[in-house]
Amino acid sequence: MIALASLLVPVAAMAQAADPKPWQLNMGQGVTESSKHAYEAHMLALWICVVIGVIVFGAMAYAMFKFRKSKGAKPDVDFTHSTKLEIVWTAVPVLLLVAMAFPATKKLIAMYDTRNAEMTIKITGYQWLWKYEYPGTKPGESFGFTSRLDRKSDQIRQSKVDARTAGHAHYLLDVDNPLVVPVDTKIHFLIQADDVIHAWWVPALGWKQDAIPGITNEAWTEIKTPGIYRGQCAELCGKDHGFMPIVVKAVSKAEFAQWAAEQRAKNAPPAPAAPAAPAEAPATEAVPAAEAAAPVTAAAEQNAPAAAAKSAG
Ligand SMILES: [Cu+2]
Repeated sequence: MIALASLLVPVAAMAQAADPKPWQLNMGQGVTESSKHAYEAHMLALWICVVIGVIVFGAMAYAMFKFRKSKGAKPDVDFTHSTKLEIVWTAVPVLLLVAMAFPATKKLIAMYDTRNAEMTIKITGYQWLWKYEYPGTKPGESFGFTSRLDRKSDQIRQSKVDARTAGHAHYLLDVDNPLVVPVDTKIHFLIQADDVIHAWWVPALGWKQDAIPGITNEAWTEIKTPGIYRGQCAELCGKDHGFMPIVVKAVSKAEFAQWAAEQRAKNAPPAPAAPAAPAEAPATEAVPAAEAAAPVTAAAEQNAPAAAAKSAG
């Protein structure tokens, strides 16, 4: 019993942290409703298992000790079966499974309910990086970027240095551009892959979703606590499968709006060029050197075969 208690204390103490700790025994509670649901379902099943284990092993220990041969116990050689006992040990597990299935189904339905999301993010897996796109409703609102293993982790992994002594707190769990999201916002994710199957997994969010070429999977999250949450590709996707981590940075809504505005400005298309000269204009027409750029030349070239065909016909 003391051993059991000593096991449970660190479990309770460490369940709060989003990042796993060395020697952590239990799963984390995460930072979303879905992760809380997963944790509750897990704890319910765990405690049912503990009670069953204590009863079964307790009964065995008691029987072995109480009815031992040295105390003159005689085996019952006539006993074959007990209908009453069989009914009990069939009915009890059925009732337990039904009792567990009801809350679990409710949680699963909630986990897949992507309705009423406030924003959408498109995630695409590549060998071996992630692409994040924030689609907008108006032109110029959309933006996106790629997110790959940070340079320092990459240098350490390519060197002969022991990573444990290289002084990287998040070795192989850091990226150049994290996925930035606002807290207290229901975010709808569209997840797919460009080449092979990957899986997008951040344990603190409470789910894992396959990223499959040609199929768009859905998921959602609503992070309550600002912070940095780390994950990894969870589908063996090739030789660098272990080197495409995920970093989610959850910030306040105001901070997110500011960050998104900066990203939009960065992604904005260049200012529209001066109207190009009409394609049918004779090539001899004086076109300022700066305007006689690639697009005009390309258009002229495209028109050339058509013009040739016309003159031939
Ligand atoms: Cu992958």
